[in-house]
Amino acid sequence: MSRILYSGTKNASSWAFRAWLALKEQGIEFEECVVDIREPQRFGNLARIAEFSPPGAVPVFVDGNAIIYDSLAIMEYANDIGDGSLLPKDMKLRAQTRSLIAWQHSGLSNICPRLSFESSFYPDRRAMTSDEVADAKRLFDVFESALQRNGGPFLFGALSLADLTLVPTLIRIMSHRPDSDAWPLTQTWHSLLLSRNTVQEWMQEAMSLPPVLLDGYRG
Ligand SMILES: N[C@@H](CCC(=O)N[C@@H](CS)C(=O)NCC(=O)O)C(=O)O
Repeated sequence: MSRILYSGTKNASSWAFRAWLALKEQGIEFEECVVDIREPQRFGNLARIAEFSPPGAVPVFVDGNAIIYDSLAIMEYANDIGDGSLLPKDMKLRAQTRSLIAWQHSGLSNICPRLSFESSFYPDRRAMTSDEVADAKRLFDVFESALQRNGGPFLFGALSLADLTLVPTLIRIMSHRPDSDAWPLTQTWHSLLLSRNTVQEWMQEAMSLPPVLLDGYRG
């Protein structure tokens, strides 16, 4: 059976990271084809993706004759063809998990575009602005109360797609060294996620790459 994930440059593609994580966490075997999404080669490379996947973006997962695009669809598919453990069985908990995933998928907050995933790997990261600090606090409050309510160690008890989809966001925020002492459960959850073999594997490769410098980072 041929399964291929068209992924992206590891220190630039947070969406590919999410899909890749869900597939790996479900133990699904696949060939990985890393698409270089750095400019200027980005445009030609994504045009080739558009020849078989309408959005012309990564990630795309090809499973035999099925083309599955968009990280969220790939994450859900990974859960479907895996053991299904990445979404809670309880319907209310499942819906709450999906709410958080949907929130991340539809933007989450202004913090993601301002603190790009690429910037997590810059050797000299700037301080967070007061708006970014306020956004991070709002998110930490959400994480802390989910961890408290559901008893941890992950947001909804067992590891779920919600934890995985938030990994790149946590990396963006935490790499900018916010004061997170008031959210101890969130700190522990962050460390737990970062210590997973899957996350380590992606991050080690991401950290070995030359930083992808984007305009506007320093305002
Ligand atoms: N909603 C999509 C977003 C994918 C996305 O924006 N991917 C970036 C790389 S991380 C890309 O390929 N962008 C090219 C484009 O959108 O033209 C998903 O979740 O997969």
